Amino acid sequence: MITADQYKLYGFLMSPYSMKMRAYLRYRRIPFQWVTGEAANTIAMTEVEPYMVPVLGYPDGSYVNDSTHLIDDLESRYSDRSTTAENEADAFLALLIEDYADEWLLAPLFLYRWETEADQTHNAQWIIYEYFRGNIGHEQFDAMTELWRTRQTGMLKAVSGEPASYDMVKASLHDFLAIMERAVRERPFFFGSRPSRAEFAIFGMLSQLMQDLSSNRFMREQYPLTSRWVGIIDDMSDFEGDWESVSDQPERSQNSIVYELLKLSGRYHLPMLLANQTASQNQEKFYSLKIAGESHKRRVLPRALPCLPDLQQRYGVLSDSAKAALSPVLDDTGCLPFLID
Ligand SMILES: N[C@@H](CCC(=O)N[C@@H](CS)C(=O)NCC(=O)O)C(=O)O
Repeated sequence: MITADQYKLYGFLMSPYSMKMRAYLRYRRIPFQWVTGEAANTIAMTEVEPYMVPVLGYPDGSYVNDSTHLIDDLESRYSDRSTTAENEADAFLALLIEDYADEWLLAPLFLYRWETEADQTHNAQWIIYEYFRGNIGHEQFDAMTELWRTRQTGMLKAVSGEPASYDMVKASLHDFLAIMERAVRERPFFFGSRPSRAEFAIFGMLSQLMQDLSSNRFMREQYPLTSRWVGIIDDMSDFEGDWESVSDQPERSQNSIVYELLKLSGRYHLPMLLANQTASQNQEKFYSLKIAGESHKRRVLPRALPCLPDLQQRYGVLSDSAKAALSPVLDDTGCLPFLID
């Protein structure tokens, strides 16, 4: 029996990966304490490499970060309410969609978060308010807000790319949101009536768009049901459901949200990961490529370098029957060439 003083999740409300992990732990019914503010930052700075939230404190006193890695570990420790679909091919698709959300959707999120002055002020204040755990009277509140605003705004090109592709980056988010809005009208989950890890990764990113100034407005006005979906996924500790395979019937997969999301992975996410890897191998500081007809240039992201080899490895170890079920859909959606090393 695990008790709530054994796991501690160190994170922030305005960190997409922290919210992803929090919703995941709630759904899995793994009891934990949520630790935010300066205390969470101190753990991230002193207990893990690289410095990143969220960090999970384990019952044995160890600390681990990286949400994908943490979910892998918790999936292997506990079997009840697993987020790994029974069907191996579906489980792989969920991982691919998780990686798309983690690695691509951050670019538009960060852009909307830090582009305009109104967003910079509002969003930095929210982050620092949480850092001081609501103590707005803290003497360093204004100075820290300004520091954070400047720091994050200075990272805009490194996270979201050069301004020439800002329109493409934003359009990629709206393509995704339009797909979500159509899908959640029909059903909330991608692989049946229970969530996979893909829904949690998407939730993490959307939870941020709901908090930030400009994006909150377009979320509510243009994507009202997706906005409500975010609130539901946040705590699904009571939900029960069943898996329903998407990959075992070609017509079912072609008419699913999974197929639409894979097209986005094949259009934005996987080409970006490959360009990032190639530039790094050639010892270049920047990668650039054409995405959706636009030039996209960004500083090489070392943190994203393990993603493509990891996806290729996970694809490589699938059974022949899973690969046979996946290959038409992965081919059609433009993902397959990136997954074969
Ligand atoms: N792949 C990691 C990414 C985590 C991450 O990038 N966290 C950001 C906040 S959302 C962070 O801590 N950045 C450190 C910084 O801003 O210096 C995960 O899934 O947990």
